[in-house]
Amino acid sequence: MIRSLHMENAVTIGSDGPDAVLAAYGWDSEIAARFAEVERAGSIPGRVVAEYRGAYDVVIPQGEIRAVVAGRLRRTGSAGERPAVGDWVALRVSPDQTIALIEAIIPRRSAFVRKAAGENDRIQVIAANVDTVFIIDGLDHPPNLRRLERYLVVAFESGARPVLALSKADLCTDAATAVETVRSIAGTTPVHAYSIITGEGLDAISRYLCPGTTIALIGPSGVGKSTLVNHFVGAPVQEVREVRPGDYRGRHTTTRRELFRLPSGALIIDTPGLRELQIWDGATGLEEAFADIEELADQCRFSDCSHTVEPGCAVLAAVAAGRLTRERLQSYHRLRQEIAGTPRRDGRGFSLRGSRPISNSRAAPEGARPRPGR
Ligand SMILES: Nc1nc2c(ncn2[C@@H]2O[C@H](COP(=O)(O)OP(=O)(O)OP(=O)(O)O)[C@@H](O)[C@H]2O)c(=O)[nH]1
Ligand SMILES: [Mg+2]
Ligand SMILES: [Zn+2]
Repeated sequence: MIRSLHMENAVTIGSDGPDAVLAAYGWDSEIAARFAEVERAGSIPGRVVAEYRGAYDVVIPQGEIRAVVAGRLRRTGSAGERPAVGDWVALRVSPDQTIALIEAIIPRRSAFVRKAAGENDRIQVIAANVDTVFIIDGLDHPPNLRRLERYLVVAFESGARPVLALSKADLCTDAATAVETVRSIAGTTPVHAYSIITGEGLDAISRYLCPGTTIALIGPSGVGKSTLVNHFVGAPVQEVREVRPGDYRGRHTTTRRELFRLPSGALIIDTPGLRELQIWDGATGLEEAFADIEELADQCRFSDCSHTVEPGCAVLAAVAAGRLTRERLQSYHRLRQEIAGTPRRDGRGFSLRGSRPISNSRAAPEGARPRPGR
């Protein structure tokens, strides 16, 4: 059955028309062109807004409908080819509206993916068609730079633009210093501290919430992702729970990925807190997240320098001179090794994400590109 959209979606089909519904969820001419490529007679476009075990809620021009994956897609597709929240899909709805089948996924613009926890060699798409990834961490404990570096690699690899958002500034005696510490590993990625309690920093965060833009909130449990969703929706649409006393860990309150439309017209995806973020694929993400090291590497004497023992290594020289921390270089080596051990296994020709939209492309500066033959 087609349900009418929630109140907070603030789109009324009667007055705005069906096209306005998809537009309110980010539909644009590029997605329309991609839909035309996968469209079959009688199929309609929609956006996945919630994922359940084996079923999805999809926003279509007439409202919202519970859908399942068509047998053909289920049989042939790898996990990366199953729908994820944020996906645009082609659906077929039975005339009595009791059955809705997802027949195809419209090729993604971006996808935040990880290696599925506890399972061998399985990809998990956490959010699709994301413009901006908010990597959230709490200032109720000292920032974990190594974890943030890992998140940045995956965020860059996704094709979306990362933003580091540090919650709970009210619980930190010196938020400014914490922000500076995080900036030391952030490169050109913006870093913001904010507090839901005092309201500080929320203006800077809300500047990202442009109409039609999709933002995904990613981070460990208990950092305040759902709290931020509720704040911007202006209603308690998501359950939130206190962190455990003592170790600041969350209680894994959010259990499914879900997309909400904000009064500002932005789309926000809340996700369950991650216990671990294992990299699925990350060579490009590594280059972007460690652009400082890549840039130094261009000055190394040997073009295939491993930055471990070689004479004339500009990276090791920067460590010796105190311009690069040993911890950051170790982190780079560790992540690079991990990525080398996880070659892309999605060899089915399905594009996990298509080419990046022009507005999102952050071509590395000339000097940051590895020399040919590296
Ligand atoms: N002091 C303070 N507490 C906050 C802030 N933001 C969130 N919290 C609290 O942090 C706790 C966890 O918040 P949630 O929004 O449930 O965290 P989450 O990231 O959604 O956690 P999971 O759903 O488990 O992944 C709650 O008690 C919130 O009230 C903040 O800016 N300052
Ligand atoms: Mg939550
Ligand atoms: Zn070197």
